[in-house]
Parts: sequence; C-alpha cells; structure tokens
Amino acid sequence: MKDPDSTEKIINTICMDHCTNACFLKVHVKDDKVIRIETDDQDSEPHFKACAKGRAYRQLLYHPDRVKYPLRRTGARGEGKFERISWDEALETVAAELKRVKAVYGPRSTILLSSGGDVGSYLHYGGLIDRVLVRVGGYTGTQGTVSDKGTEFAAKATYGSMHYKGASTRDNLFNSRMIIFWGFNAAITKCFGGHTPSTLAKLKESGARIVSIDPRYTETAAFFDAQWIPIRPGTDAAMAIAMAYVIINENLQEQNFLDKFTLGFDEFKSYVLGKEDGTPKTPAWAEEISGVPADTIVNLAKEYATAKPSAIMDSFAPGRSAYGEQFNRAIHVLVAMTGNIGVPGGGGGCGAMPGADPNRPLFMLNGAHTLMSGGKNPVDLASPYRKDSLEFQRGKRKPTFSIPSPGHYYYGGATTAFLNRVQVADAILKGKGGGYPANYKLLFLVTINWANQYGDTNKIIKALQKLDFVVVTEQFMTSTAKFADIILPHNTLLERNDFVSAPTMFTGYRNKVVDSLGESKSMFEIAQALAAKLGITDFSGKPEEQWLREAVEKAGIDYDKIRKEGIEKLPEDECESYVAFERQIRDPENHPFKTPSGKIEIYSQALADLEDPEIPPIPKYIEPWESQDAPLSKKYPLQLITTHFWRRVHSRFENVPWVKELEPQSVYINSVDAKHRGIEEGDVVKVYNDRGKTILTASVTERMMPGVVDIPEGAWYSPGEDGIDRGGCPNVLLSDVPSPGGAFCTNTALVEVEKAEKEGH
Ligand SMILES: Nc1nc2c(c(=O)[nH]1)N[C@H]1C(S)=C(S)[C@@H](COP(=O)(O)OP(=O)(O)OC[C@H]3O[C@@H](n4cnc5c(=O)[nH]c(N)nc54)[C@H](O)[C@@H]3O)O[C@H]1N2
Ligand SMILES: Nc1nc2c(c(=O)[nH]1)N[C@H]1C(S)=C(S)[C@@H](COP(=O)(O)OP(=O)(O)OC[C@H]3O[C@@H](n4cnc5c(=O)[nH]c(N)nc54)[C@H](O)[C@@H]3O)O[C@H]1N2
Ligand SMILES: [Mo]
Repeated sequence: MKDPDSTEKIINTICMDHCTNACFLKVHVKDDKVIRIETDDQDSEPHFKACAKGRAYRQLLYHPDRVKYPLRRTGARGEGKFERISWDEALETVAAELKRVKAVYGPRSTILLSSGGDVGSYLHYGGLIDRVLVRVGGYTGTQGTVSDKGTEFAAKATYGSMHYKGASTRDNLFNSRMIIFWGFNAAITKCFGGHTPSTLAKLKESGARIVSIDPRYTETAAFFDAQWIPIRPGTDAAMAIAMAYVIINENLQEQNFLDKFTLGFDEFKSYVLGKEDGTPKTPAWAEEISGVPADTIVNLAKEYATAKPSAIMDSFAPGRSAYGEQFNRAIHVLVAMTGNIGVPGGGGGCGAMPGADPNRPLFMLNGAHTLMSGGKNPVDLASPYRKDSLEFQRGKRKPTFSIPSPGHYYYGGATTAFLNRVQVADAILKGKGGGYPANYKLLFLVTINWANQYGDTNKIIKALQKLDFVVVTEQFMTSTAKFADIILPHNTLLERNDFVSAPTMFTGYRNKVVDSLGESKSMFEIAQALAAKLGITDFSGKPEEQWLREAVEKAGIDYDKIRKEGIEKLPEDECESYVAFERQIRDPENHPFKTPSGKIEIYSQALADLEDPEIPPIPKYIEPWESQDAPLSKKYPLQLITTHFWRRVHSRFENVPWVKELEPQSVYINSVDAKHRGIEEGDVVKVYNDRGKTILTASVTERMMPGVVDIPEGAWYSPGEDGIDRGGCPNVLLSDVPSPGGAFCTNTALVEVEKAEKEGH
C-alpha cells in the first residue's frame, strides 16, 4: 500500500468499455480516492471527449453493489444467496471442477463463453482464460461475434474480407455528396470511433445530402435534419433490390465498373427483372413489403446513382435480423453498381479498421489480440473443418479471412467443435442428442452478462439450471451472476494497467488509478492464480509490466511518455486515412479481392456450393420468419426492435444513478398504436409473446413508425415472484434461432403491448 497522498493529482487514462469507442479520462485522485473525472479538453482535433457514462465512472467504481470478494453459492441456483470465501478456496473449487469435468466427460464438456469487456485492452481480457484452458486440454468455444455476424458473412461473401476492411475511415465522408445512414445511428453508437461526434459536427457543414433509413427517427437523423425514410424491420433487402431495379431500368449503372471488377451481375439482374422467378422487383413490389412508398424508392435510387461520390453507411442492426445477411449483400451490389467502391467519398459500411501497419497497435476487439493468446486449442484441433460455413465449406479451402488468433478464441469457428454463440443454451439443453458435438457440463463465463444479453432469457436460465458447474468473473451481481456456483470478483479499468488502441486515431495507456477494491483482481491476476492451481508452469513467464512495456515499445512508442500522458494522439493530418478497396480498384492486377475469383462477387460460387436455398448465391429478399405478414402477426401484431441505448453500454451503467436518471427504460411506441390500445405516455405496459413477458413504461412518440416498437437492449432482467420481468429486458422476447448466416436476430420478433393494469400488475 502506498502512503495516502493528500495532494490532489491527475492520472490520465482511457475509457474503452464495450461501446467499441475510446475516450480520454483525466481522473482526479486525492488520498487514494477518485474524487472527479474530467475529459479531453484540448482544442486540437481530433477530440476524444468522454460521454456521460465515462464521466460517471466514479459511481460505477465505488458502487455499493460491487462484488469485491470471491463468493460461493449457498441457496438454490439463481436465488442469489452467496457466502464470502477466500480466493484460495474459490480457485481450488474451480480447478477441481475443471479437472473433474475433463476426467469424466472430456475437455469438450467445458464451455468458455466470453464477451467484449473493455474492448481494445491488450492484456486484461477473456483470452487469458483461453490461455489457461488450452493448457489443460482445451475447451468448447464459440465462433463469431454477437454484433455483426450477418454483416461479416456478407462482406466475406462479396469482398472476401472482413467488413472492417470494407469500410473507409470517417474522413472519407467529407468527400461525399450524399450519405445514407442505413440502420446506423452514428451519433449514439459511433461504432469504432470516439471521434465520430466531431466528424458528424463537421459533416453538417459539408453540404452533403443526408438520408436515414430506419424504423425510428434517430438522434443522427435529428442532428442532420435528414430525410427520414421509415422502413419495416427486416425488409431492407427488398428496398435495396428495388433501388437496383430502378438503376437498371434507367440504365444508370456503371457497366464498365461492373464488367471489370464484379462477377455475376447478369444473374442478379435476371432476378431483379423477374426473369428468374416471374416477379420483377419493382418499387411497387418493395413498397408492399417494406412500407416505403414506391416514389421514395425511385427518387432515392436515381439520386444515389447520380450524386457521385456517395456513401451508404450500412450498419449491423438490419443484419441482426432473420436473413439479415441479404441486406448487407444487397447494399454491396448497389455500391458496386454505382462505381462507389475504392473512391474517396464513396463506399459502404459503418466502421473502419484499416490495419495497414502491423506494428502500429490498431483497434481490435478483445481476444483478437495475440499478446497473451493461448495457442492452439486441442479441442478445435481434433475436430474437422466445418462444412456449413462460407470460408471452410467442404473443408477444401483455406480460410479466406482470419484474424491472428491462434486459439481461435472469440473469432474462432474454423471447426465443428465451436458453437454459434447464439445457440449455447440450446447446445447445453440438447447436447449430443440435439446434434451438438458434446454434452456440456461446465460453463466459464468471462466478462459477459449472458442471460441478460442473449436471445430467449427464459431458455438461457433453463440451461444455467441444467449445468453441473457455473463460474463467473464479475464486478456486479448481474442476473447471470446469480446463477453462478462461484463468482470471481473482477476489478475495473481504473484499478489496473493496460495498453489500448483506438480505431485509427490514437494509442493509449490505461493507467491504474487506484488499488483494486476489496479483494477484486485483474484478469491477469485471476488467470495466473488459476493456472497455478491447475499446475500450469508456462502461463506467463514475465510480469505484467513487462508484457505491457514490450507491446508499447514494439509499437514504436515511448513507454514512460505514454504512461504519463495516457494518450498519444495522431495529428489530424497524419491520422491513418483509408479508402476501402482503393488498391483493388487502382491496381486490380496486383491487388485482387480476396474472394475465390479475385472479383467483387455479386454471384458467389462458394455460396452456391452450400446448396442452401436460405443462403442464395446472389442477394435476395427472403421474408423474415416473424414479419408483419406472418400468420403469427394476427396474435402479435407489432414488430420489436431492440436498439443500443445512449445511456448504457449493453447492460453496463444501468445501475449508475447519474446516468440512469437521464432517461427511463421504456418501450417506444407510435401514437397510433398506443391510442388503439388505450396507452398513454408513461403508462405501465406489458410487452409479450410466446417466449416471455416484460413490464415497463411506455413512451408514446411519433419518432417510431407505426407497427414497430423499440425496447433498448441492456435493461436488467428482474423477474417478479410471478416470473415476469419487471426490468424491461427485451431478451425475454427474442428467439435464439440464428439467421442462416449466423446472426443473432435482435430485430426479428413479433409482440403485443397492453396496459399492465389489465393483468392486475
Ligand atoms: N451508447 C452505446 N453505444 C454502443 C453500444 C452500446 O451499448 N451503447 N454498443 C456497441 C456495440 S457492441 C455495437 S455491436 C454497436 C451496434 O451498432 P448498431 O447495430 O448499428 O446499433 P443499433 O442501435 O442496434 O441499431 C442502429 C439503428 O438501426 C435501426 N434498425 C434496427 N432494425 C432495423 C432494420 O431492420 N432496418 C433498418 N433500416 N434499421 C434498423 C435502429 O432503429 C437503430 O436506429 O454499437 C456500439 N455502440
Ligand atoms: N436484445 C438485444 N440484445 C443484444 C443486442 C441487441 O442489439 N439487442 N446486442 C448484442 C451485442 S451487439 C453485444 S456486443 C452484446 C453484449 O453483451 P455483453 O458483453 O454480455 O454485455 P455487457 O452488458 O457489456 O456485459 C458485460 C458483463 O461483464 C461484466 N464485467 C466483468 N468484468 C468486466 C470488465 O473488466 N469490463 C467490463 N466492461 N465488463 C466486465 C460486466 O459487469 C457485465 O455484466 O449484447 C448483445 N445483446
Ligand atoms: Mo456488439
């Protein structure tokens, strides 16, 4: 322990929670206590000013509900009764259970399920537990991310690369004549850039025409006074394909570009014109499906095809729906048809991660880092390549994309051993009998609030009840942690050192500001101690500080300087500016696309080879299973979307009063739908379907399109004695059935809303 220091000092650090953005914090410390948090106050661009959440981090750090000691369950699973135990006892129990499950059932029966935590960290992340588990025989992991699987699938099929590489850096937009935010609420989610707000502010002056296609009138649309085109969730591919129809009909496509750089436009054209199936994909056809007037589609298509260069910022959210991968694929075709690829001001996609210089630390999601990743996972190695996935299909080809992640941790999925992360509960409940590779017994949950954040909460709870053993690393008693047998108390980013990198614009040092509260520990400390209990001798080899110093110095950064300053901003004119696929278009001979044909694949033979009508080789509109036209809509007439909320990071900060008081958790409902149900602003309502029910207040607004309601994701699942959620957690209503491309369908669910009084609540 340091001597208490009564003079106030400022320690610089970086907030980079799982909002995927990164902001600068100036933390005032007195007597070893955080007393105030300020943020970036420099005039020079770019800015990394923290949002309300980062500035309120002090209340998260000192929250009275912090889990500060190792806990062992005493009551029934989920009852929330625990007793304090020592670290020694906690780790002994976890080690013993890991050994037992491996000995009796084999290593596959242990699942490691982890999520972002503080993204961008170089040291403290779930990959450290991977490093432990691969050394004791391996484990079952998950493949892909929960955020952008549809978008990623589409980018791999069309461009052969990850979508991060298919998006340009934000400065690209300053050259655009028109920008379409398609399911992208940039002002709130920012998506890979704490500097996005300052970009948007400058864009306002650029004179570009801005359009927002979204079931909600978003904060971004409001900021720009943009044209708002409301659209029924899950129908975006239909609208995009009808835009292609207009462009073909008016002969506005860049045929030379299509001939030179793409494959399969004729097959697509044949589908669009109805030669393939007898249905021309006219604007009238799309109006019927999407609710967007045919005239609006015609005008937008013509304008987009002629106002060059133009950008379509297609986000992940429409891709997180049934057949959502078709949406991003259809956008790729529009971008190609108008020659908007590889040119400044053109492009598509919502967030860039260029990665030009391998030594320059770049933004990467947790687990993608190789700093301490575990190496090959024996379970993965012993399994055949998947036949049902794009890049590994038929096991013939090498992966067309991979992030350096030797253990396939987080981005894994090369083999059949790994589960789709949306289906983990299903796998636990059904095991081998349901066609899964193993019967699962032990679940290791690391920086994830699984029951709260994944589809079909009630099913996840059944899975949690079924397991032999559940261990959770947590800072709080979340709805998931209540189901743990052992909780390992994890510290926060203000209580440990780390190195972080932000998308393209800075690298930062996350300074430890105060000592860990109670007996909470960093992930490095937890993993190291667990490794010791398991008899692993080669876990680290060097102390934490050395790992960090080496990583910083490898990036060519002065370690002591960055520790002091906390951030190394790249001057604005030196910020890595990147126009996606610029090289492929400028010099196609030497820089082919990474698809099998080397071209932009409008028609993908790899997809055709899957022989799955639900994943066609050209982008098509396929009606989502819970659409407004589905038979189920008679019973549940409203489409639910579940957006990312401005005052939370998923379920994080929901318990922080300074942030929580800013806006209540509500279901947003259009006044027509509300009136029809006798619902007024602030009424307590029940939202329900066959999967679950949740009770919360209604916010009646013209900013939602009729027929669609929004419950922001991340509210804390809090069942009453009747088992009905009172926290407003939308995941009790969502399904765990993934889209054929693998995505979590967070925006595909039919529900009904009624005043709660009716039920006596
Ligand atoms: N404040 C905050 N920022 C965050 C996060 C957070 O939790 N809080 N989370 C971060 C993470 S991990 C991620 S993955 C990203 C997520 O980023 P996104 O997936 O882009 O975010 P969402 O808010 O889900 O959706 C964006 C917009 O899409 C609209 N939308 C939903 N369904 C449809 C549809 O079918 N069609 C169309 N056209 N629009 C639709 C929504 O109304 C919303 O305005 O955000 C990141 N940023
Ligand atoms: N309905 C619906 N559900 C969604 C989505 C949606 O759009 N709609 N979006 C999905 C998306 S895109 C994502 S990425 C997931 C996110 O899902 P999660 O990553 O599970 O969400 P978090 O709430 O961030 O949960 C992280 C948990 O880890 C704990 N934790 C422990 N240690 C640490 C630490 O050191 N740092 C941090 N930051 N946390 C720690 C936190 O207390 C918290 O309980 O949610 C998904 N769920
Ligand atoms: Mo995400």
